[in-house]
Amino acid sequence: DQAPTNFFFTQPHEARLLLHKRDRYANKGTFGHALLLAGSYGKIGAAVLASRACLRSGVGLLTVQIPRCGYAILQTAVPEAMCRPDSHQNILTGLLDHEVSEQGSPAPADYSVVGIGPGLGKAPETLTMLRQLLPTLSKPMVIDADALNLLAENRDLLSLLPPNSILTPHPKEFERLTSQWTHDYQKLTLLRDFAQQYQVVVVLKGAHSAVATPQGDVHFNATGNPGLSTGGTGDVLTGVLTALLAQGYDPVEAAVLGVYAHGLAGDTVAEERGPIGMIASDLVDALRWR
Ligand code: NPW
Ligand code: AMP
Ligand code: MG
Repeated sequence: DQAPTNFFFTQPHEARLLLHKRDRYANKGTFGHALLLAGSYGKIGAAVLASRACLRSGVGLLTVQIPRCGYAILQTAVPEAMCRPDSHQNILTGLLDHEVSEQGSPAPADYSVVGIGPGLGKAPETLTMLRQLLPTLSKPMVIDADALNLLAENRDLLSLLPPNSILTPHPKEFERLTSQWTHDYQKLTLLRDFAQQYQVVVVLKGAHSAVATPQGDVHFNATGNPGLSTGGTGDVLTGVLTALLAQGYDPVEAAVLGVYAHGLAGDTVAEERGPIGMIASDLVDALRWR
């Protein structure tokens, strides 16, 4: 017997109440150090977008592990971020490889949070990296895009997810993780059951993104508009959520607040220029935390 699902609808004043106030005497160490694992040849843009969104969402420090082909791109496009170049030219393969550890880089578990997925690709070596990484982590992480696709194709990894991690599938990614549905009620049931079974927070993205909690609740979001239906907007959300976890937000509150703020940024851009022609970078610039 399951406890009944509670449904919530995020209201603007509720979202604002979730915002943490900044201590007058804070320093960058107060707001966490995030590690983003993103990008592959041809999809370094996804890493750039996630990184910029992470910084615009208040992270104290950001390190991005990137394939070598993305090193100059990332350092130029996002000078605020530190960079761990992977040993591989085109894909992410290793966190424990020599060149990285010789620089004295911390282990992934030593960061406040790990966010993984945007533009990652699904190469076998990247899967090996994910397989090695997951058992080393215990803090909630953010998992998106190709990292979700790797989980869907290697389901044994699902049981290795740190509890209360945030997964951010769009409907196709969620279908890969679960199964096809024929109507919305079935989709909602799959969503609630998945979050409870794996004890994770699942953001099922779309026109009304739904945040399912490990407790079996579902929070619906109403911000956002069809202008967001363009490449890279999901990668921006990954950066936002990674930053909120780095700052110590509770994972459910991070998901509810992050999804709300991401959609609101889209609405701000649409008010100014209409929804058509919005690009993911506009969204990063329109993020507001007040
Ligand atoms: P359709 O066409 O409707 O049948 P994929 P991806 C569906 C990176 N990116 N409601 C839709 O299916 C990502 O981070 C890099 C319903 C669509 O065709 C990933 O790593 C960029 N259906 C990688 O690329 C910018 C929906 O899913 C299909 C839906 C692949 O990610 C782009 C696509 O899903 C991108 O972010 C919705 N709301 N949304 C960069 N600049 O570097 C999606 N679908 O095959 O998983 O491909 O999402 O593009
Ligand atoms: P992704 O498919 O991973 O790039 O993510 C797309 C992002 O845009 C998600 O945050 C979606 O919720 C959002 N999005 C896409 N289409 C719409 C829409 N029609 N209305 C509101 N948000 C949308
Ligand atoms: Mg995506």
